[in-house]
Amino acid sequence: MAIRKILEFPDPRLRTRAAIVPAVDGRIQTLIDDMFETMYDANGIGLAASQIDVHEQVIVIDLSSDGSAPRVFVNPSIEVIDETLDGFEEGCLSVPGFSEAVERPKAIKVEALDRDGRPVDETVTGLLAVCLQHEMDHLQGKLFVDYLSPLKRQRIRQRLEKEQRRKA
Ligand code: GNR
Ligand code: NI
Repeated sequence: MAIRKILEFPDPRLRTRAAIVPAVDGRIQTLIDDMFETMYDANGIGLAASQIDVHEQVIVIDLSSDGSAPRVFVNPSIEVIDETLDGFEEGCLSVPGFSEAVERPKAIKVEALDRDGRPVDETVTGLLAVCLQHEMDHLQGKLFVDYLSPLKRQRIRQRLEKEQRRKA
């Protein structure tokens, strides 16, 4: 397994739309394992393949604090079940050091494939609904900062660009 580098805003590669996974085979299972290792190493609760510059529709999520509840969503599609908006303070491993409230529908149904290529079909609410919608956005090239005002987004961009120049 391998820890992969996480792309950071405003890297244009984060704007790539992810392609459908043709088959859940060994290549995809290795990708999934690397995504979990990368996500746990970074103390995240979710990761989309887009964030490690792999533009295929794969999401991993683990909301537990001890790595005991790994979830995989390959080729996910979501349907809004309850369009009532709930606000939640979101962070993102691709926008390190920043968090802002984002409003999203409170209940969604997700259909996807798991690590073994078996169908998953669940209705989810709460933090899992927030996280899944956040990760679905990544697969479409969208980031939580896109929901903020242009001024806030610009401030975040400038601070991260400065930090990235410092590290380079
Ligand atoms: O680790 C993460 N925490 C988080 C908190 C609130 C809403 C969404 C998230 S997802 C984020 C990891 C990440 O960037 N996934 O794409
Ligand atoms: Ni994110």
